[in-house]
Amino acid sequence: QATHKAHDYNKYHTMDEISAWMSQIERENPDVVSSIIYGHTYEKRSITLLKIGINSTTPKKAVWIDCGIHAREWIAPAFCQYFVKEILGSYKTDSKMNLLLKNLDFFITPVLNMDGYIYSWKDNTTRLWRKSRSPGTADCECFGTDLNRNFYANWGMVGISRNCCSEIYNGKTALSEPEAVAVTDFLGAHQNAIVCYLTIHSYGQLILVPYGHPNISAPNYNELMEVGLAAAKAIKAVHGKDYRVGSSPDVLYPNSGSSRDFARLIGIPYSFTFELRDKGEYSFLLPEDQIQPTCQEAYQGAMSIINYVHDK
Ligand code: ING
Ligand code: ZN
Repeated sequence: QATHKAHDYNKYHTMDEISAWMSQIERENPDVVSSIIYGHTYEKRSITLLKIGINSTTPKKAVWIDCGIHAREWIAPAFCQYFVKEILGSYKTDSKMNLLLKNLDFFITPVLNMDGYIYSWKDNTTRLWRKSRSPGTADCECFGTDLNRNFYANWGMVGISRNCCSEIYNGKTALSEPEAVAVTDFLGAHQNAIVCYLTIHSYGQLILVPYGHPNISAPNYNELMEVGLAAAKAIKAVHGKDYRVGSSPDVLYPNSGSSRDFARLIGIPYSFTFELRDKGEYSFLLPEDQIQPTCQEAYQGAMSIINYVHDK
């Protein structure tokens, strides 16, 4: 008697559709899913994550995944939706997944930059919007801060711009953006539980490890590289796609103020940025027929990391 259409994971969805999907997921899986509002965007939307795990009386470790920190990277929210579908569809029958959900909580934010995401859906002229939607000042009137330059992690040092019209504007101050504050506060409040931080972007087919600043390196850099390379191998096994692994200065260019670096700096040992398909052919306008293969391979990459963290 279902009157609603099933959610189509092979299409890009509007923010309204994703919000409705989140409510439906929560409704249909009350034992293992709950939603948590952990902040508000500049335009006062509720930033919501799905907490997924099997209830336990003992404290659990946790894995964080955020998607859609950059508005135009539509494949990222699509990945978060796919990831939720896969784990909920398998944990009852797949014993390994069942164990994962017994021992770990997943905190999954399908769209972090909700304001920007909605703006990128407005019309053809706004489709390639990247930043948040907070206004500039009398001195500099452009809208938007690059949320992935706004975190308290060597803020303002390299790979940023102080010009508010730039795509990589780092904001008036560190944490000037409520979206970055929301993540910072949630990670801080769950610092001891969260052992793995994954932030999903596009494009480039990369797995990035901390740090974005060329002069510092993570104490477990070698291990992060090994875990990242194993994930890239898992990805390649699905559809043959090559993902490069390294710190951002090593694979492309340095940056500072990223959420990945912040997560590692506060002691979350396994912190990675995924840059999904493609390598520039369609770039941010990845066709919908690539959603499924992209998510399938990235899922295996993420699971490779999550299994490593779990088993350790
Ligand atoms: N890339 C990320 C960005 O914030 C990054 C991560 C940084 C990649 C530096 C490479 C070098 O710019 C995207 N696509 O958002
Ligand atoms: Zn991005």
